[in-house]
Amino acid sequence: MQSEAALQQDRNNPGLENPTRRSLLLGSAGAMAAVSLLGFIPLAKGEEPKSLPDYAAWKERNALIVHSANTMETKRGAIGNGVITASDRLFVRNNLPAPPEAVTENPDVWEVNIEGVKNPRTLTVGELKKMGVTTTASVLQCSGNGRAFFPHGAGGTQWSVGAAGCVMWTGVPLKDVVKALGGTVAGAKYITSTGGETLPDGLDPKTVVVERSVPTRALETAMLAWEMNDEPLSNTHGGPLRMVVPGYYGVNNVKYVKNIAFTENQTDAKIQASGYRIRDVGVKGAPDQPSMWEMNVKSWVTAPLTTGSSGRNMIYGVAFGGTVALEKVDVSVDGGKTWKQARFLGPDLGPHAWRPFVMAADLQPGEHRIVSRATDVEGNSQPEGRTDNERGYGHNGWKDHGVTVAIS
Ligand SMILES: Nc1nc2c(c(=O)[nH]1)N[C@H]1C(S)=C(S)[C@@H](COP(=O)(O)O)O[C@H]1N2
Ligand SMILES: [Mo]
Repeated sequence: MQSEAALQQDRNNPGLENPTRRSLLLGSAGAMAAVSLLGFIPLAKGEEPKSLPDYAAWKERNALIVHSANTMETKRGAIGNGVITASDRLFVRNNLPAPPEAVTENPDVWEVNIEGVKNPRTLTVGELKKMGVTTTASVLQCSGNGRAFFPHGAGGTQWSVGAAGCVMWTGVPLKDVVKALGGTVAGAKYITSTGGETLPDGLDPKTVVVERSVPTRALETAMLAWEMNDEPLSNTHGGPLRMVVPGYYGVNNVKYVKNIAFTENQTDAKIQASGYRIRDVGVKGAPDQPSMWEMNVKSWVTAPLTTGSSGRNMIYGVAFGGTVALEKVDVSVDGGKTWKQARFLGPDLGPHAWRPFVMAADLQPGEHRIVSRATDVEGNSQPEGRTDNERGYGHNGWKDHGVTVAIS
């Protein structure tokens, strides 16, 4: 186990690869067997993955912490202060090996079945492109972003702050598709989306399929996207077609979507029934626990991270409100004793986008704990602490997300 000081240092360090926690995770025989069954090559204990996997080889290696072949996070220092995250810096999280790259060569022939509507149909991406189109910015964030800060050692990828980015999506509003197919059937309460990966042989499909249900209130903003950041949607991020549910945690944004059903019940796939459920430490996942749907209000500092010189410093960060627009961000350079409101930087891309922020601060030599606290227009603010939970989901406490900067 690393000392608390060493961990803290790692968390502040943009180059952190946190070998201790990761090798603990991959070191268990059960985890290694599961990983290899799914087609990923497990790393030996203590081994550092250095190169990007083939399906993400186009990414900017230096901007990413490569946790494994299926989990890559943006370094805190590479997040920058832009309103949109560059595609080659955006984090990647795949539960299964991605479909072959060839599926994005001719995206218009990809098919998606729509069920639970008056006139169920199979539609190609080419047909969807004629049904309607919209462009929306939304934050894509893994439910476990911030997991590394939980002291109980929550299982799963030890994401710090970089399992998140703000992305511009273009596609058809799901509402338009539903309307064209005669509306949803009576009693539909959920939108259930299925990922198009080929499932590994020899495993019960329900235990591995990426199939997620979200409440039908999400129909107001959900879309089927074929473009990300003004380019055809890459295979890495779910091309040819992806379900995008603005303001909802990453897992609900199903990549390579091949089936969408309006259903009375949530799917019984493991990723829905017991996965992505908030419960106390030590408790197993179950369908009656809260599911990771709407994201909570959150922010973190992106610069400076470790050192600075005395005098005027520009403190940068990013903030978002999930499904609710942001009101303000306050920044403290004394660990939360005193706060000052930061200024939003750049254009407002709507309620689901993040807002970069900046605040000038006069810093004296010595150590400074810099923290940020966002508040949405409904008055929800980030709490100081975290809500401990078994899998380390939904952490938005401002204290853990701060940085300690040495000013000389
Ligand atoms: N089909 C499919 N969709 C998926 C996943 C997946 O493994 N397969 N992973 C989910 C999870 S857990 C997250 S956090 C996001 C990550 O999106 P990204 O890889 O484009 O960054 O995709 C979600 N959608
Ligand atoms: Mo995720």
